[in-house]
Amino acid sequence: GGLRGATVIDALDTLYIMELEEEFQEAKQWVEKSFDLNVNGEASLFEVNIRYIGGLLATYYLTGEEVFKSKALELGEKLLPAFNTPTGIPRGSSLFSPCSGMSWSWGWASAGSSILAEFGTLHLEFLHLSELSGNPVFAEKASEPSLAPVRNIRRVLSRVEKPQGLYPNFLSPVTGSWVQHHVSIGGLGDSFYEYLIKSWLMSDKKDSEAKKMYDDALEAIEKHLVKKSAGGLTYIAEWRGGILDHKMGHLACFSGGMIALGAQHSTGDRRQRHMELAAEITSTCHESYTRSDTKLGPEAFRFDAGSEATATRLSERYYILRPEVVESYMYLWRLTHQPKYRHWGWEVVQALEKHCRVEAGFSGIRDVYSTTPSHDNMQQSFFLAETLKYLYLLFCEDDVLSLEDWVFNTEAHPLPINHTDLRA
Ligand code: DMJ
Repeated sequence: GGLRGATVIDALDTLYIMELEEEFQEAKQWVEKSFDLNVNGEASLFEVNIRYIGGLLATYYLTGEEVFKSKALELGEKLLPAFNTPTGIPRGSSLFSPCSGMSWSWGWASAGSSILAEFGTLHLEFLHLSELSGNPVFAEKASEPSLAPVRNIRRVLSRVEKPQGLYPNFLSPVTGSWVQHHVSIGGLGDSFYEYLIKSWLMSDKKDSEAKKMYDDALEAIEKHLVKKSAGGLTYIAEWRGGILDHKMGHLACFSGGMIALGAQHSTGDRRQRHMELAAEITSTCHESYTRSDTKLGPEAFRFDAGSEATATRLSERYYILRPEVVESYMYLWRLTHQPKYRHWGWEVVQALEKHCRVEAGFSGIRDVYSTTPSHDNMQQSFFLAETLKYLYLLFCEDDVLSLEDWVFNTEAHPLPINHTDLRA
């Protein structure tokens, strides 16, 4: 996709975990010799570079090899100028130059707004950068907003008024108020919620602010967005200024796994209710796969005008090797050991082999409802980072990257839980 090294870096920890030693060494050499941080920094996507950091950090923790740590720290420092906005919140999908400290947004990023899933998906990585460098600049303790990025982001979010307890997807980096009231647990919002519960878990349950924000957000989602279709399928709708859009994006399917993970730490009725919700959402996402001709799910599916978990628009029929559904299968398997999750995962493996495998790798497909192949000629880097890793973990023993000891960042890069002290 024109981003040098995205696939190599995203694949590092997957290669390591799968014990593909030769390929891992080749990728490591590429990081040592050819990953040019200056080239990347000059015209970098903030969103992409933060993802590079997750892959490098995870590989450092898995292997103990210093090169991955030093590249992650170097990249982290290069990102800091992006926080020089009036609120300290980086602009949406910003391109920025570390030399001039200038940042600006892509046109599609809602005219200079910041995106919830972007500025809300930094916490895990920035905490590790601070721990590893001994420098609080990435995380907290510093007084200036631009010197305490993730602490400051929490502060802005806790002060801003939330419509019915929900978090809209676009925020002004200038005023710190919402730009438009579109709420979604899928694209643009998704990993913000994921990082709340995972920040709490990664802190060994000490970050109680994150847990409370997660609990409150989930309560608002349950109350306002969770719906049941006429055919009995549970889904999470989107919300536009108070009006529900009865659509669920493939991206929103990660929420089954997230809610199940969070439920483990609740008790009584609440735990049971959340486990049921997680299982129902995962089952709905499975339906979106089984109701297609390829047995792969569309980019978005709807529950209106007679449709039930199927795409109604031509533009929403594609599948780009996304991981969210198998991600939820992996969590639900590990947390319940119900064999259906492994069966469902195996259905995906077979469908990928049949419809997405091409001579040089795997490709997205343009229409999940057609068995005449129309490949998009693109292997997204998250296919190696997430889709294949989650499938692999689904069929591993539970102690391979145990959920007791690791949290997976939003790109499935495992980061250790701070049981006592990360450095120890
Ligand atoms: C991944 O890049 C990340 O999981 C992100 O948070 C949302 N989903 C894409 C892959 O679909």
